[in-house]
Amino acid sequence: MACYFSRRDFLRSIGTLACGAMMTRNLTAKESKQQSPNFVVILTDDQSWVGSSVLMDPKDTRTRSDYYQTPHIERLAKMGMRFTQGYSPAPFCCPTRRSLLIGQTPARHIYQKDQENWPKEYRRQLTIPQMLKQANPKYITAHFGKWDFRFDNVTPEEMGYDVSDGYTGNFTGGAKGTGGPKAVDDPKKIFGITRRTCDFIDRQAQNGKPFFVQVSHYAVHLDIYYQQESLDKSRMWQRGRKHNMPEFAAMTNDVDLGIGKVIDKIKALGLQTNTYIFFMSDNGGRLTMPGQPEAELDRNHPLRNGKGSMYEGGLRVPFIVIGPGVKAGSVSKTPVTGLDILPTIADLAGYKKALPDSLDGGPITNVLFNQGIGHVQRSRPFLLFHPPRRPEEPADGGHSRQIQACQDLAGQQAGAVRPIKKSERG
Ligand SMILES: [Ca+2]
Repeated sequence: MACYFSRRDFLRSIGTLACGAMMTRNLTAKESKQQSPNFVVILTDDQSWVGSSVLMDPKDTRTRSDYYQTPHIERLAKMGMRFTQGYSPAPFCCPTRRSLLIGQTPARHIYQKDQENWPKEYRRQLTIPQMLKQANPKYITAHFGKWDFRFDNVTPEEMGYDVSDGYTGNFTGGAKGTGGPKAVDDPKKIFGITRRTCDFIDRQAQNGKPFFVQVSHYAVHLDIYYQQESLDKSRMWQRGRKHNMPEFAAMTNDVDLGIGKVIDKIKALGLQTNTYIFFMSDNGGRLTMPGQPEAELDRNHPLRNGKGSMYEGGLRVPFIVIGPGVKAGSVSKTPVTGLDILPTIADLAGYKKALPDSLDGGPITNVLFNQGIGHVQRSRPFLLFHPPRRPEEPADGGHSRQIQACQDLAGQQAGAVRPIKKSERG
């Protein structure tokens, strides 16, 4: 298969009543309303860059799990483009989620643990669902699963979503200390989230409405819950030198099954010709796992450190995009970040207004439509990450613990991580 759906076909499908003479028939009014693309963002929780069976860098055999099996995430990679250098904006759950929604680094809003007053400015920012409704008022938007806007009681609806699971957090999906590892019917709410997502997609397809849905899984955050049948399978698999805990493999298998059901739904409805899927994790994998047998290698090997760290193990995450015009099975070495999702969706949805100056991400569209080659134009020629801290923790002055990292404009390999200088703060 050359392509999930070719760019040429996509342009032909959206395109443009002005080209009507080239088309075999005129679009009906209902069809013209369906021209805006659909968007699905699948966010896993604490999933390592090497936490699936997808080889994140095809030239490096170390860059996948040596135990877990995730055939549906493999399907995503085969259907679209995987980025060898995909990054989360922060090494923790909450700041990354807040950043994705507005395309801005958490450092811009001085996201700290327990910081007073910072939510006020954040709530005034343009969000993905608000942006889409400005692009086309027909868009229907939904958020299912883990919201996790701790320290701020704002709901998904208040940030622009039409439909959601409400003000959810780790506690909703079986947080640490709730009793795992354990077999349950709906581990980490995976299948309830998936069912609501598929029902939502069904409804929009029936009504001919373009949609945006973010599927925010609680898996594979602790505690560990799984289906018994998944554990029965994972116990049969060959264990690895870095991954060797059957219960965690089973939970990973379960979230993979949920992802597969969403792919199947989109295909069953024939929506793959006009739907983009973004898949990433909210931060790197945990370095330690309670109850895991001793392993020869670190859990995020070959990356250094893990969740909470500003090293690659905390920030580098699986990152895959599929959609019309994105070459199937392609690989890009261009560094990208979750901050790029908002401007990319804006570009694909035909958002006409200027995006806010405070945006830190950039559209990766030209990379997606150029077989993974190209640069991402952002407001600054580097990626920004932010480690939230408590006010009482040593700060080294103001924002100086903000970290800039990664690439030069030529998109070279990730480089040194260093504190931002005073002269660079803006
Ligand atoms: Ca997380």
